[in-house]
Amino acid sequence: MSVQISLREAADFLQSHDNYLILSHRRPDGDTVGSCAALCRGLRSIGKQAWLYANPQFTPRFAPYLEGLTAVRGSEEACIISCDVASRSLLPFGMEDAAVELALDHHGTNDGFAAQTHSDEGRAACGELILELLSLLGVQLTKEIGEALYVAISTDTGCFRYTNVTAATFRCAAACVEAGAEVFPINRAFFEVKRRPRLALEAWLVQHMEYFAEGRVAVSAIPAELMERLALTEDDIDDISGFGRSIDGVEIAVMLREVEGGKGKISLRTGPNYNAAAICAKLGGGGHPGAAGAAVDGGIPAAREAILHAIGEEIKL
Ligand SMILES: [Mn+2]
Repeated sequence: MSVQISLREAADFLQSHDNYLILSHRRPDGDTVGSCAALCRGLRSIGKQAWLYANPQFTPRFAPYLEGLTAVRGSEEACIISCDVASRSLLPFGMEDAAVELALDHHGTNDGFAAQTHSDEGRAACGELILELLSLLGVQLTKEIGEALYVAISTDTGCFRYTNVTAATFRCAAACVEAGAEVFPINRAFFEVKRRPRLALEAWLVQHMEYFAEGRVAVSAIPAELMERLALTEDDIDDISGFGRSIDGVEIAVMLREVEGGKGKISLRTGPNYNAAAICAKLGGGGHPGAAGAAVDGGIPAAREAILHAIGEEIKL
């Protein structure tokens, strides 16, 4: 089992080691990318060697934040750390068996896959704790670090709208802006602009949405065939999991997808009356109280049945 350490101890660890390889999670989102990029730049600024593992699932929208940071080779003697990775099963492809020395995380469901872990559930985004860690390391924030952290914090909070937002979240965002981060282009790229295939997907989802429990539960699925037919990219569907929750009256939104190995991927988004992580834990998954996930064998049909059963234990369907 992993040793739980404080943020101060994590800072001491990073001060006393070198040659870091930083891992993001599978199906990388803004928080894992922004946290890794900011930590990598911060470590370099205090004279450390640091690289990001070239996660094969990095998508084009994150390219500006990764430039010059990704390692062309995996280094055998590197000290491996991870940001925002909750379990070994979420390590990026090609790093499944990595000996991770330090995990920096904010998932209550972190399974202790690393030798040492600092995981703080009170943080809305992993980026929040990276910001404090950089300050403990004496890192001077730059525009690039500020923008990477702003991506982390804004995306994990739905642009400061979710229940995980605290006063500290806004203070972190303010620190990013003070460091020179230009937030308008980031907000526009991540929260406003949609490609037309995404709009076509939303139209399809509206037509095919299933409702249960008098409209309090909404279930959607995105078959692989639809991804192809509408020419959707991963970036187009990055934040699609919350789509059902935007409907009036919906307290539990389910999004189902087909992923690698014929698995059905379940994404759950819940309002304050339900705990998404607890529901997904029944299926071997995890996450946060408002946003969680799990994957089951048998594609979308099996995933649909499994999640409806798990939800049915909380609310009469
Ligand atoms: Mn996160």
